[in-house]
Parts: sequence; C-alpha cells; structure tokens
Amino acid sequence: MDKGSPKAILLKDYVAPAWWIDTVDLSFDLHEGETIVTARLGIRRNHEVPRGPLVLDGQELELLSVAVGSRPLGPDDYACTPDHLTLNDLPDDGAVVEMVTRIHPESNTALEGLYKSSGNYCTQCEAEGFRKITYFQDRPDVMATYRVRVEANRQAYPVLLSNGNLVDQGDAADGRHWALWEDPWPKPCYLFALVAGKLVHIEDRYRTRSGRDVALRIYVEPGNEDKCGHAMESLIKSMRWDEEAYGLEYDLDIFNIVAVGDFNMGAMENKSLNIFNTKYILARPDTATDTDFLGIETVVAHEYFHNWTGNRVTCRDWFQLSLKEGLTVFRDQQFSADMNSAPVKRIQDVTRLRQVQFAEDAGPTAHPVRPESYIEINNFYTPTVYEKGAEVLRMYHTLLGAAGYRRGIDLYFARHDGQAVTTDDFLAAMRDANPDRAVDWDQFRRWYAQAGTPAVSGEGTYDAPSRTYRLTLRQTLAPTPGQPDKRPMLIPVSMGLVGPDGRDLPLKLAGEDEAVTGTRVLALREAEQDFTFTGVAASPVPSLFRGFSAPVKLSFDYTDADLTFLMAHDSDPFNRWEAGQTLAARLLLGLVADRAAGHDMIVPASFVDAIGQTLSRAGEDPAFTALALTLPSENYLGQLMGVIDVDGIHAARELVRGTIGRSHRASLLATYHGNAGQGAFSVSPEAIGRRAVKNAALAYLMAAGDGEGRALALAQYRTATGMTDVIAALALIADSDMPERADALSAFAAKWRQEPLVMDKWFMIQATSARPETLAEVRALLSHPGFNIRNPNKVYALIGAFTGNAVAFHAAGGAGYEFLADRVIELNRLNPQVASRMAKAFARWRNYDAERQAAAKVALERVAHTPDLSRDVYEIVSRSLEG
Ligand code: B3K
Ligand code: ZN
Repeated sequence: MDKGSPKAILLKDYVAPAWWIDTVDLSFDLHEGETIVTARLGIRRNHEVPRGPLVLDGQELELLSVAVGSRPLGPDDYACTPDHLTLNDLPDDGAVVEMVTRIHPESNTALEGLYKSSGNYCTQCEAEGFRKITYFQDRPDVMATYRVRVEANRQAYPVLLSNGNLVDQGDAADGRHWALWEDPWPKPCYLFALVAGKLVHIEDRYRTRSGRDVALRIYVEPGNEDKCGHAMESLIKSMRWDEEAYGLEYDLDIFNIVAVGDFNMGAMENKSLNIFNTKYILARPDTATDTDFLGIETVVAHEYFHNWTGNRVTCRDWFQLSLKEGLTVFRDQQFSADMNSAPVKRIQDVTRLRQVQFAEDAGPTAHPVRPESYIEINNFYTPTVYEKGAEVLRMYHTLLGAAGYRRGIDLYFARHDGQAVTTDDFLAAMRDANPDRAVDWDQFRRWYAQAGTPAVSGEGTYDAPSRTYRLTLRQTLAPTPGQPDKRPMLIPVSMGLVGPDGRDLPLKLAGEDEAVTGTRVLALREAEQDFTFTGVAASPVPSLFRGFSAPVKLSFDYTDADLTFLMAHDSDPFNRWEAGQTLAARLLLGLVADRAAGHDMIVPASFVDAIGQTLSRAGEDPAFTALALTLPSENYLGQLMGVIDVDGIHAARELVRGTIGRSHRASLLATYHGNAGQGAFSVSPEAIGRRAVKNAALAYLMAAGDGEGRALALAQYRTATGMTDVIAALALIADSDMPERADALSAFAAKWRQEPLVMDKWFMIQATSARPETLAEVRALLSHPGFNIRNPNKVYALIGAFTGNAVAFHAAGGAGYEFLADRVIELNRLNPQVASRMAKAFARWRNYDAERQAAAKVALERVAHTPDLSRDVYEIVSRSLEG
C-alpha cells in the first residue's frame, strides 16, 4: 500500500448513526458510457445519539449536484472527499437530500456496485457496493423503503428490474423506456438490486399456505431457457419447506431470480430480486454434474431463506455477519438433508468444514465467528463465518432439541422482525424461549468470540466388577492471532456406548434414575471432565460426537479393532463413516512416516480387508458407500501433520489407492457394472448415489494401473450422456498419461466451447491433475480463447483449482507460488475481491518445509510490495506474513 496502511474497523467502536434514512427514491438513467443516478433520501435525526453531521459514503462517484429540500447547495455547503460526502446543519425535523452522480458501469471490473455482464446491467451491493452507486450511509442498520425508476434504451435493455413490485412503466423519448419499482419492506442498502438487459425468463407460480399467489421468474440470457427447470423446482421446494419447517412464508407477490455469468460469488439475496452466478442456476443433464444439481438446490434455497434470515431481520453491523449467514447455511443444510440423504449430506458438509474451515482456523487468517476487527469486510465471507457459524446453530439445535430450537426461532422473529440486530440478540432469544434448559449461555457465547478449533482428547475405562464405564474427556484450544489465552468451551457431545453385539447400550450416568437407550448429549464444559456410566453390562466401544455434534478435532484412544468395529456397527451413520476415515488417516500418516524414515511403505492387509467389507455392502447404500470408499484428501491429511510432507502424502495415498484397485478388482468391477446404466436420467438421491459409487469404483480400477480401468474410463467418456459420468471419466483420463488424453481433452473443448460453465469443468480437471506437467499446462491455458481473467468463474476454475492441487501448487522449487503471485498482482488491479480470494491460498505457507516456506515468503512479499495494493489483498497478505 502506498498511502500508509489501511485502518482496521473495530466492533467495539460501533455507534448508531446520527441520522436515519427512511425513504430512498432512486432514478437511473442508463446510457452507453455513463449512468446518471439521482437519489432522494428522506432523512430524520436519530435523537438517541448526540447531534452530528450526515456523513454519506461514496466511492468512485462523480458528484453533479446536491440539494436539501428545494435548496441547491454550493460547494461551500458540504465537504466532499474521495470517500465521503458530509452535510452539516441539516434541519432537526428531517429533510429530503437530493444528489445527482455520474458512474461508469461499463468499466467496472471489480463487479461490485453497478456493472455489466455480457452487455447486461446488474448490481452487487453486499457488503459495501451501494456506495459505488450513490452517496449513502452504507451500513446495514440504516433501513429504508425504496422506490426505483430505471430508464434505458428499449431495444438493448427490454427487461428493467428492481426490488419489490412493478408499479408503473412506460415509453420515453429516443427509443427509451422506463419502469418504476417499489419495495414496501424496509431494507438495508446492501439488499438493493437493479437489472437491465436483454433477457428471457421462465415462469411458475407458488401459492403460500395463507393463500398469497406468488409469481416466480428466472431470467437468463437467450438460449439458456432450457437450463432453468431444476432451479425453479428447487425454489418451489424451498418455499414449501420454509413454511413447514420454520413457519415462514414469502411476503411479496413476485420473486425474481436473474442469472449472470460474471459474478464474484455464488449468488445474492437482494429482496425479491436474487442475482445468481449462472453456475447456481443453469443445469441440464448433459451440461451439469450431480454436484451442480445439488449445489443449485442448496444455493437457491439459501438465497430464498435469506428473505427472513437476513432480510426481514438483518445485521446491525458487519461483525454480525454470521447472524444471517451461519443461520442461513444451517437452514439450507437442514433443507438439503430433508430433500436428499441426511447422513450423506452431513458427511459432505463436515468434509468441507474440515477441509476449508479447520484450515482457516489453524492459520494466520483465523478469526472468530463474530470477528472483532477487519480491514476489508469482503474478506470475512469466510468458511468460519458461514460453515462454522452453521455449526454454532446446529449446537443450539442439539442442546435445545428440535422443539426448543424452534421456540427460540419463533421468539427471535417475534422480537426482531424489521430490525437490524446482533448475534447476542439471537442468543438471548434462544435463551429466553427455553428458560427451563440448564445451558450456561455465557459459556456457549464463546463459540462466537473465540477463534480456533477445539481439540478434544480422551479415553475410557471399563470396570467389570462395578459395571461402570468412565469416560474422560479433555479440551484445549490453541492460541490464534490476537487471542493468546482461551477459556474452555461448552461442547455438546452427542454419544452412545456400543456393546459387543454391536447394539447401543442403555446410558445411565452415576446418580441418575433412568437409563436412556441410544444417543444422548453430554455437556463438556471443563478443561477435563469425567462421565461415569453405571449398569454397563459389558465393555463398550464409545461412539463420540455422533453426527459431528461439535466442530472439534477428536483424538480418542481407539484401537484399530475398535475403529473397524464402529465402521461395521455404529448405529450412527456419520460415525460409521468417521471410523473408516480415522482408520484411513492413521494408516496413511503411518506410511508417510515410514517413507520419510527411508522404510518401505507396506499397506496392511487389515485395511484392505476393511475396504473390501465396505465394498461388499455397496448395494445397501450406494451413496454412503461412495463416501466410505473415499480416502481423506491430501489437503486434509496435510492438516494432520506438523510439517506437511507434500510428496510423501501423495505417494502414500496413491499407493493405497493402487493397492485397493488391484486387490479388489473383481468387486470393483461388479460395483461398477452393477450401478451403470440405470435407465432414464434422474437426479434422485438414489440415482446420484449409484453414479457416485460407480465412479468411485472406476477411480480405483484406474488407480490399479492396468489396461482394464483405462478401457472402462475411455468407454465411459465416449458413450456417457450425462455430464457426471462424462466428467468423472475425463478427469481420470486427464490425470493419466494415456495416449488418448490429448484427443479426449480437445474433443471435449470443441464440443463445449460455447458453454462457459462446461468449459469451467474442462479447465478445472486439467488444473487439478497431479501430473508433473500441470503448472506448464495451466500457464498455457491462461491464453486459451475460452479463458478470461476478468470472469471470476474462469479464475476459480483454473487458478483457484490449481491452488487446491496439493502436489502441483506446492511442488518443490516454488514455481506454483510464483505463478500465483503473478496472478494475484494481475487480479489486484481488476478485481480485488477475486484477487484476495486467490491470495488466501498462501495462508498456510508456514506449515511446509523450510525450502517451500522460503519460496512462499518471496512470493508473498512480492505481492505485498505491489503498488496500489487493494485493501482486500493487503489484509490477507499482511496477515499471512505476520501470522
Ligand atoms: N450474502 C451473499 C454474499 C455476499 C458476499 C459479498 N462479498 C451471498 C450469500 O451468502 O447468500
Ligand atoms: Zn448467505
């Protein structure tokens, strides 16, 4: 940064604004080359705070005029700096402030504020993009009703949309037309949206349970109409589910979604005008994978659910972001679990949490679910705020039970509808709705305040004569940046004791009268705590953190035999999976250590047998089997090591995969063929599960390294019609040295070059290959005609995927780091949010060996010394270098 380091914003500095803005009247005059924005703000003094000027935020705006009421202001009547417009001496009883500004959406490459995507205008205001549209108090606690007039050329921009209801429209001079929209619900400016473009839509209807008829529309670029059906179905399912599960109904007569190809993240919940990345709308069986279909269902639901959790009740300030995001992620997880297989969904969510959030918690950018300071708020849309935030919500649910949780939710809305509130307000509603529950809420609150992943360890002892089982659990929380000392957390431990016959034993803690059979929830509150169970008939194997009841790292003194036993018998499917993963991680890390010590790596037969057992049950639950067959990822295994042995982990994992492929060829082939060709295409959980297990089997057959797997992959690639199967096969081919590789890749690109989302997959599979040529190929792909560094999806598919490639990105010598530094520097000028997202890949550089650390540091410092570094990148890079 040139102009001194940017300043941090602190939670403790929060003060309510000196003025409220109750009404916003906006008029957009869209012209090629410039847009003129007229804003009329109805302001009112906030008498609860000392009198002060009205300070409006603004960025990259050209101020053309300011007036208060009918009185135009001269340059001496206000102060205008690059970031603020300050008005003094406003009348105490309120006024209308009118400002006219000029902006340039067509040159906006940051994709924040008003910008253009494929020639269409769209907006992204969260978190602080509204200040790039007009001067405003750009903070979520200022809630207003909006009236928006949009005018543009009719032919080029036939569709004109904003929030709320269309109240009028008409023609204007010179082939122009206009539309007037009114949103009756007060909202913060980050939920404002505008779209103008040449778009087509599909339409459906939904009748709410109280009888309101809602028109549902999804707008896309012409040619994509046939890829919107799944998104529409997902929307309707979400609306129904929210009524049934939360008692929440939609509150307007119209709900619009617009899909745009250039979007920094997944989607945005603007009131009644959600704007989506095309990735989370467009899907047809031949263009989208099962993961895409499921992602669409989840993200459509997530944005819809925000209508209540985020929009009707919003955040007081951005430190409270998890108030809406953690809660809404938890809601979308519950929804997807209900629509699909709940255990499969839970395993996927936990896998992601461990992969990305645990990694964040263990590095220099670790922060609490409710952060206390930030330089650039866009950097805090993190796995911690979202996914760990969702775990906090799940813990309320676990501690209070479904009914108690729902009572808390109902009270939260009864108290706070229409308000901008804090995570403390949410906690208070949960607490006050459940006065009979003995939860120490002050201790629970630490989940919002303390960063880092608690480590829980323990052991159990069975005493046959007294038939007691004593479970000892300990918790520690390592220091994180800015938080050297931590206090014990309140950790819900959902658990059972599994008897020798594989059944859950009755659970009775010393002093209790009644036993519970099955699962119960213990509260681990102390640094070390004993739980003594009485009347335990035989020595049990404990099943701890069933369903992953708390976001912690568990190390328990299980023997390999205990884990194998749990894999086969635990009544909790999550823990059956978990036992297999723990066993696999233990084995893989053992092999890595052997290799480092110069010994041969030998895969124990017991593990290969355990996988064989899993395979033999593939018919019972294909989706679950697919997950149980998947070894922990290289990145996750890295997290379990003090110094990450990049090549050792890869070698060990490949060896185990190859061994499994060769040892179980017959059952893998049976699984493959038994789950192939299931008739008409469907995205039912069953059909998705069969494809998943089939492709998991194919990957092992391929890992066996002989002709059989290769032939199967090639045949599947050539004949499959669904994208899930095509891409599964092509990814294996692309990661191999098969002679057909080059032709297969070019045929795919030739077929799909007009479909950007399909091309993203093509970039991604090349960027994630472990082949030594990968970096060179990724570099070459930067100049492929289908690549465009201004398009975030392309950056995530090629550069982002490469940074997740454990072997190629972290290859000895540091060429991967150098490559990333170049891209971050290039992106910094174009799109700071995307640049900083890419820069986060450096965060764990201190966990690698000295040589890699040195190379990463050089790369990071080079980024740090770039002139005109954005606040976004500055914050990530400086923290990484400090931490
Ligand atoms: N609320 C938006 C994310 C906005 C990100 C701003 N950098 C999408 C979501 O969480 O639903
Ligand atoms: Zn969200």
